Amino acid sequence: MFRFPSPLRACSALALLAVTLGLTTGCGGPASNTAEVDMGIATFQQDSVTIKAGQTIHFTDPDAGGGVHILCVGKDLKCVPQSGAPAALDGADGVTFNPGDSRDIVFTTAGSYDVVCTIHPGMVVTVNVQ
Ligand SMILES: [Cu+2]
Repeated sequence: MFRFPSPLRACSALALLAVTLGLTTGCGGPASNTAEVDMGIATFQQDSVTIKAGQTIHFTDPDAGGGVHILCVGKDLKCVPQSGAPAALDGADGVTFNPGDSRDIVFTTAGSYDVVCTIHPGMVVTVNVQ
């Protein structure tokens, strides 16, 4: 005899489909695989962010209220190479963001990375990768 699936099973099936498609659902499905770090005119909007190894950070420099930033892993306005840091942020020149730019950067290796801006003193966000 045919039975309609329970709402719970339907939700699970939807979540499974969403995982397959790389989406998330409002069903209490998989947690987002992306964290947000937003920039202001001379700052990051947060001091730190914690993610799991393999997760992505979506860096956003908003059109309104953003500034020109050059980001890299480093310290005191300088890029300092660090083992395990994402290649995009581990170069000597950094990554330039103009207002309106955003980029996804994947952190594959556990560790703690200070992402700095080489233009703005004190502009740093600590990325904790678990
Ligand atoms: Cu900056």
